[in-house]
Amino acid sequence: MADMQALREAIIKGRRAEVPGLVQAALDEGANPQTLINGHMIEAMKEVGRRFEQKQIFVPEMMIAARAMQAGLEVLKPLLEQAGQAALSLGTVVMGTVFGDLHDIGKNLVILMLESSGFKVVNLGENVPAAGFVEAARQHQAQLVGLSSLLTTGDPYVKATVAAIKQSELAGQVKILCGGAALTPRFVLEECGADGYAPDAVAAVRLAKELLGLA
Ligand code: B1M
Repeated sequence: MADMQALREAIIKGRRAEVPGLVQAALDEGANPQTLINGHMIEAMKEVGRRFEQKQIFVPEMMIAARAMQAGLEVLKPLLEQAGQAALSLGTVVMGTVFGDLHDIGKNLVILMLESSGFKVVNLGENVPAAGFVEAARQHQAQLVGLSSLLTTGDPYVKATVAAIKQSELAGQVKILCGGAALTPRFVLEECGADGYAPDAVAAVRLAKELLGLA
C-alpha cells in the first residue's frame, strides 16, 4: 500500500530525493495522478504555508519544500501530457505569474492541466509585467490570457494587467482568467473586470472551456 503520509512528509520536509520514488510507488499501485496532486501534494504545500505563517519554518525551508514538490510533479507530467496529446487543440492560452511575484508551482500545474485537456499554452514565466501579457497575447493570437497571483501585493498588477488588455485592440477578442491564492472572485470579477476566477487547476480548465464556448 503506497504511503501517502510519507509522500506528504517528504514534501513538507523538502526531502527532494525521496519524493519521485514515493510518487512512482503510488502510481505503480494504481494511484490516479490527479488524486495524488489534488489530494496529497497540494495539501502538503498548504501545510508548508501554514507552518511558514506560524513562523515554524522560514523562506529557505519553504523553498526546499517547493523543490521537492516540483520533483514529484516531474514524475507526473508525462502522464498528464499523454492525455492531452490525444485531444485536438482547443485554443491558445498565454499564461504567466504577475509582476513582482515569483511563485510558479500553481501556475505550472494549471498549465499542465490545460495542456492535458487539449489547449496550447504559452508559458510566460514569472514576474511578468502587464505589457508582457498584452504583447504575448497579440503575438500568439491567444484566445485566453491567464494570470496567476499568490501575493496580495500583486493585486495592483492583476488590475493593471486586466486594464492593459482591455485598453488594447485585444479587448473583446481574448478572455481573461485569473487565479492564485491571493485572489478572490469579488476582486477579480468586480474590481478588475476579468472574465473568470478559478480557485484551482481543475476549475481553471472547466472555466477556460466555458469562457471559450467549448463546454
Ligand atoms: Co511564498 N508566500 N513567498 N514562497 N509561498 C505564500 C504565497 C504565502 C501565502 C505563505 C504564507 O504566508 N502563508 C505568502 C503570501 C502572503 C500574502 O501575500 N498574503 C508568501 C510570501 C509572503 C512569500 C515571500 C514574500 C516570503 C519572503 O520572502 N518573506 C516571498 C515572495 C517572493 C516573490 O514572489 N517575490 C515568497 C517566496 C516563496 C518561495 C520562493 C520560497 C516559494 C515559491 C517557489 C516557487 O513557486 N517556485 C514559496 C512557496 C512555496 C509558498 C507556499 C508555501 C506554497 C505555494 C505553492 O506552491 N502552493 C505559499 C503558501 C500557500 O499557498 N498556502 C506561499 C502549491 C500550488 C499548487 O498552489 O500556487 O496556490 P497555488 O496554485 C493553485 C491555486 O492557487 C490555483 O491553482 C493552483 C493549483 O490548484 N491557481 C490558479 C494558481 N494560479 C492560477 C491561475 C489560474 C487559475 C488557478 O488561472 C489563470
